[in-house]
Parts: sequence; structure tokens; C-alpha cells
Amino acid sequence: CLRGKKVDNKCYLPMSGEKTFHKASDDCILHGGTLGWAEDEEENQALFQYARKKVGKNRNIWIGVTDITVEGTWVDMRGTPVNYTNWETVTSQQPDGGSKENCVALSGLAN
Ligand SMILES: [Ca+2]
Repeated sequence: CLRGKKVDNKCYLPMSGEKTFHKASDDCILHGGTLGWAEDEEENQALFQYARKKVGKNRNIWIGVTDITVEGTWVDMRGTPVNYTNWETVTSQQPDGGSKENCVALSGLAN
């Protein structure tokens, strides 16, 4: 993990630029990885702090969690249902997009 940050056994590397979820996912694959996601609070905090430092406090980053296949069933990039989530519940009640919103972003704003 030369350029990114190692958390547990994963190597995180933020990709900059505004892009769609699918473009972001493709870019990760082109770099030999996959969109990352946190599996617990500790990992989420590490990812959150790292993303804020590298991408910016007012930016959001796509993470590898979607409900594209089955509405309301959130799975990681392996297709495994996620056990850990940290939905925004202060200014809105996420997830609130129904079938119109199927991809998850990590917000750089304070949580
Ligand atoms: Ca959805």
C-alpha cells in the first residue's frame, strides 16, 4: 500500500474528480481495486478522516455499497448484505431515495 492508507487489511486510495458511481467504480477497478466500504465503526472513522484529509471536508465519496439489484437490500461490492451502516439521520432520514437512489456516498461533513 504505497500511495494509499492501510486500514486493517485493506488499502484505501481516494480517486479525485466528480464522477458517477459507475465511473468511480470503473476507475477503482482500473487501478486494481474496487470501491471501498467500511465494515465497522472503527473502519468507517478511519475512512472518514482519511477522505476528509485527502479529498476535502465538503466532498462526498462513493463507497462500494448499493441496492441496485434489490431495492432496500444494501450489499457491498461482493454482493454480500452489509452489516454495518452509518446512514445520515440528522438533516434527513437516509436512505430516502427509494428506487431512484441506489448508491451510497460517504459525506465529508462532520458526522
Ligand atoms: Ca434504492
